[in-house]
Amino acid sequence: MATVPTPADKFTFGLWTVGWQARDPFGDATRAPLDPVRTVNELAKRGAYGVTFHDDDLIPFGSSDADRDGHIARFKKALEETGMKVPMATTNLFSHPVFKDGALTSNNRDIRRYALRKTMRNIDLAAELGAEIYVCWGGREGAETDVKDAYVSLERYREGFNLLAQYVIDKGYNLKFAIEPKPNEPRGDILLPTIGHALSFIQSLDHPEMVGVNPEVGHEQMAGLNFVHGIAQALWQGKLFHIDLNGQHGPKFDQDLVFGHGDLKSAFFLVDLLERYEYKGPKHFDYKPFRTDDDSGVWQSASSNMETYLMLKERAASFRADPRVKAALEASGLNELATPTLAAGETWKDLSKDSFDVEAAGARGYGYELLDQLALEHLMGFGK
Ligand SMILES: [Mn+2]
Repeated sequence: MATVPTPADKFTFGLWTVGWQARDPFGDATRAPLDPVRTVNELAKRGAYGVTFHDDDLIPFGSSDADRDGHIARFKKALEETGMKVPMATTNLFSHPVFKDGALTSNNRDIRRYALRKTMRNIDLAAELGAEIYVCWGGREGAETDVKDAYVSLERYREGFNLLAQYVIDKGYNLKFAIEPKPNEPRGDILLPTIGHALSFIQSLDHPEMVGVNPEVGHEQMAGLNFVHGIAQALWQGKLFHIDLNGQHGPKFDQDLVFGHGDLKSAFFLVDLLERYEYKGPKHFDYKPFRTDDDSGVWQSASSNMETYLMLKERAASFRADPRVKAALEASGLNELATPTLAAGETWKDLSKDSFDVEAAGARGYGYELLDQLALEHLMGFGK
């Protein structure tokens, strides 16, 4: 069946997702800690391709060097036994109180230097485990008040990325960075709040070719933005280095639902886009299993993410193959959008030669009502 995940689908999970103990701002943990080795085994059984981690997910903060080596050795053994990969890693620069006013943009210079050392140390481990993407989510890089100088914060943020890129170059690692935008939470406002802000920031770096984005469904939707459009732009600019799939119901707190369990229609068009433009990176789930659920619910939710993606992939292919859709696309003129506005050899001077009936062109319909309903039919399983 098309909805049975296999490693070829390149589905990956953060250790912190299934491992979330369901602490929230108002309540304590409802689940026991999850051993990363068990996570690797359980996800491998369900057809995942790999796992990802923050340094502190794998090696508890403050571990001695000997303990650190032990945690890494056990994890590596589980990877070898299952064939699971680590395509991405990231740094926790948000949990410890030392980062409460930011890491790379902390006022305190010693904290910034410590954050860079913490990141470089985990970059070494990421490279050792074969990761090719290093995600940077600056959850504490922000403010609750605009008295914190965002202009100079961006200077320090850029300095941090430039230093880390130089580190990767000097070490000879095959590693690129992916910035994960988020508008707010945990800070009142976070720097680089959207895909667009991040794409623009990247152009200011010393090595823009080494830095792309890791957009998350819910993060853009928290800001009321269209995730499909954001991903289209990241793909079009060659900057979609990684993606965080999950679900969200519009602008509110970061819900981190299972992929597709928020705005399902947006998820349908997202999968359609990723498949049509052949996104090759990992399909990474960054979500939280419901706080109400026990261990069995955790693994149910892991499978739900992967199966939902595959069901949407099948539904999107069915939509694109439907002769009614093909005819409606032709009638809408959407296929003509792929034709350049000027023909080969033409310049602006050639535009004056056009004869054009502006009234007739203004009167035509584009047939999107039909196309949108056909999409819904296929999404709901009624399409042929
Ligand atoms: Mn999130």
